[in-house]
Amino acid sequence: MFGRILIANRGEIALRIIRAARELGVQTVCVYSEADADGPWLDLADEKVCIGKGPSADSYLRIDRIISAAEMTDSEAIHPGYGFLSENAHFAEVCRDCEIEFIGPTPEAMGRLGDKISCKRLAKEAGTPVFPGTDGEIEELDEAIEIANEIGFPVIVKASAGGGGRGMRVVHDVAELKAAVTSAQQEAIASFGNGAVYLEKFLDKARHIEVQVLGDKHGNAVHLYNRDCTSQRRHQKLIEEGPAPNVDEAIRDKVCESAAELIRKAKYSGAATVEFLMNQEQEFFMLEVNTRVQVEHPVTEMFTGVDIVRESIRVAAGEPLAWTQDQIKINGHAIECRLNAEDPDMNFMPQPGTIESWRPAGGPGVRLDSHVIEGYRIPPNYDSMIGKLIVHGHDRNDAISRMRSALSEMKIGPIKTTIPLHQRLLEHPSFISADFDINWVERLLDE
Ligand code: MV4
Repeated sequence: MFGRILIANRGEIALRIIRAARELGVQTVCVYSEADADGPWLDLADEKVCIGKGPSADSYLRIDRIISAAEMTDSEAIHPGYGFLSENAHFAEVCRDCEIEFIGPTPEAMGRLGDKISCKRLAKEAGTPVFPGTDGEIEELDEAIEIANEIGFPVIVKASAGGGGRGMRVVHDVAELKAAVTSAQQEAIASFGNGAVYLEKFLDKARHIEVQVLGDKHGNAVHLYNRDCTSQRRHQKLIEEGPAPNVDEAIRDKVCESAAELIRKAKYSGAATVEFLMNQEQEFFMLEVNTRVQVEHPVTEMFTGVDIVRESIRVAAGEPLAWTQDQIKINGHAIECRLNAEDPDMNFMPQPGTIESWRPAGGPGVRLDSHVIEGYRIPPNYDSMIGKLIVHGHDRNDAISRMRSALSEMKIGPIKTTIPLHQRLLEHPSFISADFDINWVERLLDE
């Protein structure tokens, strides 16, 4: 095991990584920006190194400064968390060149899954269901027209290097196709330096379901079942839960096993998430793979008992996965609400400022992953998530009751948060019956 690791992140995920490292007897070094100088998580690290000014481009995205900090402090590995440099293959490569272990996949494995065309090819080989569409990059418009007519409109044009909704165009008929392909290619070059685009069937009214997977450096891979992340607004998830409700067990297990096979084929080590859309007939279609630990990983930790962050550190140190597939069992149901310092009544405007009062929820089956303490000042530079409230129950109804109760215990002031919105969503018949789709929150907010 490593003696010391550096954490190239901030906030709740930095704290989560500190906790996992401590349990493993691993020392931690946190890099931080000037805007985070009073960050409460820094008190729990063994060392801290300031790497620049508040803007991420001057600190958390500065590869040179992060590597220098790791070398200065004799850190053997770097955990990137999520966001920032976590999916940057160049960063993983620089770490390797400097003989610092990147806690995550190799740059090659990251490339195989991060490039959507390459990922879709591997998925087909692994038996992971994908949308019908072009077999790789669109090179000739005539070929794209032929495929689109074959699979039927609407179709969607996507950038191979894109993700999280950037560089996508929905196309309703053949007349729109040429302009959509051209503009998607231009946007992809401008945004990602890679103009490759592909086309696939567009699915409306879908649920967003993802499979948590873990791989090690010895060719082992397991899945940790799935999560439902359908309740989101503008690609920002609000509520996640697992296992995904209203999915037949046989279908669920087949999709989850195919996701494990996909990362085995990619020779992937570390935590990853395979994202899918599911239609009303419970057919699954892969969207993309996130090659990092995700914000919502605690949902899976609560209903499987597997410490995903601990495993990510263990496998990076070369240890085999501590879990075989048959040891991983579903126990009850978990739900996570993201607590964002935003005003839902003001178009979700971020609310930086000081948290004067902070009363955390607690009790059986309640977990609060947050870096916030009373008097904490939320800097304006980063995203507005101030914590995650996660509950575990015997079943979904039990978890919903527990979440309602836990949300009502939370007292945060004077900053506005997404808590009242969560309370509204958790009372809604569409949520209670899990009869929802990826647009349901936006439809509700429009009413
Ligand atoms: C789609 C789709 C419908 N059909 N692909 C959005 C982000 C990126 N991960 C992929 N996305 C989508 N791809 C096909 N073939 C609809 C979306 C989509 C979406 C997906 C998941 C969660 C929320 C979403 C919101 C809008 C669109």
